[in-house]
Amino acid sequence: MNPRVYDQPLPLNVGYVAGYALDRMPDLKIRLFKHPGELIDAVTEDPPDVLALSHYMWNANLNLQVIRKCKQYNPDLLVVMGGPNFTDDDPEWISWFFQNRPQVDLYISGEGEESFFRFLKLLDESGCDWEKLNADRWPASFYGYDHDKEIVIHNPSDSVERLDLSMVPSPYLSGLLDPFLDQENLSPIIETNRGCPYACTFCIWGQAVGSKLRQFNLDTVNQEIHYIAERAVNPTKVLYVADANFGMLPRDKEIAEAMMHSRDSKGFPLRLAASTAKNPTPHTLDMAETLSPIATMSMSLQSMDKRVLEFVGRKNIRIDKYDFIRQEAAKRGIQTFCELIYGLPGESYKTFLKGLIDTTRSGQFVQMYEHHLLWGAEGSSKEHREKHGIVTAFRVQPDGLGDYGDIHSFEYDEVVIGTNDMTLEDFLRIRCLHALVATFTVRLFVEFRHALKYCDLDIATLSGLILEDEENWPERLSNLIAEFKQACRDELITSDPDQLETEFTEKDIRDIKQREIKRVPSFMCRIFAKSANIQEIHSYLNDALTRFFSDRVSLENLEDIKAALSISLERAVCYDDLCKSRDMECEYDLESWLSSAPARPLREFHLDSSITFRMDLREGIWEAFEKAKEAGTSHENAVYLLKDKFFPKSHDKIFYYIRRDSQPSTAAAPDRHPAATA
Ligand code: B12
Ligand code: SF4
Repeated sequence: MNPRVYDQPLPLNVGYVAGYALDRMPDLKIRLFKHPGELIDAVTEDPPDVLALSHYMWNANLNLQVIRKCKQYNPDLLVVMGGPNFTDDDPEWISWFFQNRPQVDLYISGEGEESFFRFLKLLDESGCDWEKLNADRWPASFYGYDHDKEIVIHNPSDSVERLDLSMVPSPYLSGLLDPFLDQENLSPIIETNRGCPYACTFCIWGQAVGSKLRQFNLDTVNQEIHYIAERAVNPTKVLYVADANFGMLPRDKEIAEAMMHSRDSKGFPLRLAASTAKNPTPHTLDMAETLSPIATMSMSLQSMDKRVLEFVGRKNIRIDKYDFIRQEAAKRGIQTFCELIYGLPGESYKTFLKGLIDTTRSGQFVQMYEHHLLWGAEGSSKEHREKHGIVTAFRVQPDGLGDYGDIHSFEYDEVVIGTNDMTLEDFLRIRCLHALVATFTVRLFVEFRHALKYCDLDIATLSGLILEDEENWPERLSNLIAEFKQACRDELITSDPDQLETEFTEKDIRDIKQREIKRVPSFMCRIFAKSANIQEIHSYLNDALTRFFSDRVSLENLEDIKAALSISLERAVCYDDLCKSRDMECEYDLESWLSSAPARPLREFHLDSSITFRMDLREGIWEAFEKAKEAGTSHENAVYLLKDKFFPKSHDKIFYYIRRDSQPSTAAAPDRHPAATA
């Protein structure tokens, strides 16, 4: 189901860990926080004995700042970390981790509930003096470091059993998570099962909670859905599911029914964000069909190349069944989407483009990501890097910027920029491919895509051909692509991980924001900033379509594609020529044409007399753009700010006017934006 980010989920992880401990030690005083500012305020007022932090790749540096700050109020604070962002099978890495984090006393690896409880019990027995406790009594999930002797402290003999999840109290039903359900910017998240039977090298899912699939009590799950629906105040009404393979178990259909029942009776959830089973079965489809009004089914192979899938440990995920399931899903009205990762071992520019074309042609929405190496994942091990010739660079995480009072932080991604099968130039080329495909995926191009479809063409094939056509690029397109590529090159930090800054100032964050680090959105904003860009790209495409496809499609179809392209681009919002509303003359019955399935030629929908559509700018854009212009460093930057700051969750909506049903043409002059002269 669609995992695109809506709002951050509430802290279910520490909810489970704390709830389990409180169930066994009811006198404990534990407070949970999501927002670092609130945590620091609370520590200032009443410094605790223990600070326990979740550790993921999105809060590694932030955690360091929080610890430094909290230690100012209690220098003896015992600092414990837990979560998946830890490579527990590499002693060299563990030494490096602790040497760079002298403030961390203990790391608890794996499933946290029982281990954290064991930690609290040991602490209690030591009279709250951790130093006094003999490490021989530590369970195997504990990792520490003796900074004087420079050795890792670990006792592998006493492993913590995987939990029987029916014994884990629900942090929802106990009321522990109520303060977070009360917050409008947090979304609820539930876990119905734990573990993943696969072992993909780029993922650590199995590492944290184990590969064996275990289930939470079904009644508890159903009660949680009911409980959350009654209380969650977030107006988006999104529900996250943390399972690795939702829909894998037959009972998931029942859970889906409970969700839909809750939606019908209580208006929650209106959207579901979950990862669907990797090897879908008939009951996965049943579940997805039940949820189809509120969710999209993920069919994410991550690569369409068999050799790549083998290299990344996915050979047990059935690529041959993929097409059948997708077609079955389409028949049953289930929308599907697919994620592809570039930079996986074995993937070249050519194989990636082929996979992208195959998935695009199958009608799925495709989401592309770079390959990030994650701490804890097999893919970041020395052996894996060497075997596949993996070359990486760091870059600032586009979504990892944080300003919390006097804490300013950002995080780094370790991005794969080269492998035995992909050079740096290939990587940059794929980045350009990504930017072009993302641009043609904007809803604005719905007519263009519809026409390509019945001509047996697609936007991935087109984007690939555009990239090969450099000698014919017009100046503006050439500059846009060259700037994008340069920005993708410039953002790569190739220094040693130890040299990376981990302390930041407010100015650092300001500077980074000005660098437009969300590269693909920045590329798109730059296109739509100027009407001359759109005009030039339009005329280039008219010419290029003939060169690329005249031997593949009939002349009539080629004309249809070009007419559809013109219709699409009529709706483009150009920020130097902004109108609140304007008219569009059209010679086709667009609604009937767009709903023709299988798609039929546009020319069959030609009308005797043209009709006039009204096109309206989306509510709030005009006013927000005024503000963005004041804050922006340039006209292009203002469009980027509009997207990033004012409409971050609106995906592509700032790029096209809403086309209203046919209206009589209005004689009044369009209300133009002052930026029209920019
Ligand atoms: C929900 C989810 C999301 C959500 C919400 C993320 C968020 N900020 O909360 C969304 C969809 C937004 C998301 C996005 C991303 N995610 Co995500 N996501 C998950 C997912 C599916 C579930 C997390 C969850 O809540 N699980 C339920 C809880 C109960 O389990 P848990 O987190 O493992 O916690 C247990 C233990 O780890 C431990 N524990 C956790 N904290 C603590 C603290 C203490 C003190 C202790 C003792 C123990 C402990 O105990 C817990 C209970 O047993 C996990 C996969 C998974 N199932 O773990 C990936 C996962 C966490 N995501 C991951 C990644 C990489 C991402 C992205 C970077 C992907 C991308 N390229 O865009 C983005 C970045 C998001 C961001 N900047 O915030 C990685 C993290 C890798 C890492 N080294 O940190 C994971 C593990 C998946 C993977 N690929 O391996 N994600
Ligand atoms: S199937 Fe998904 S959750 Fe499981 S290991 Fe692979 S990527 Fe991770």
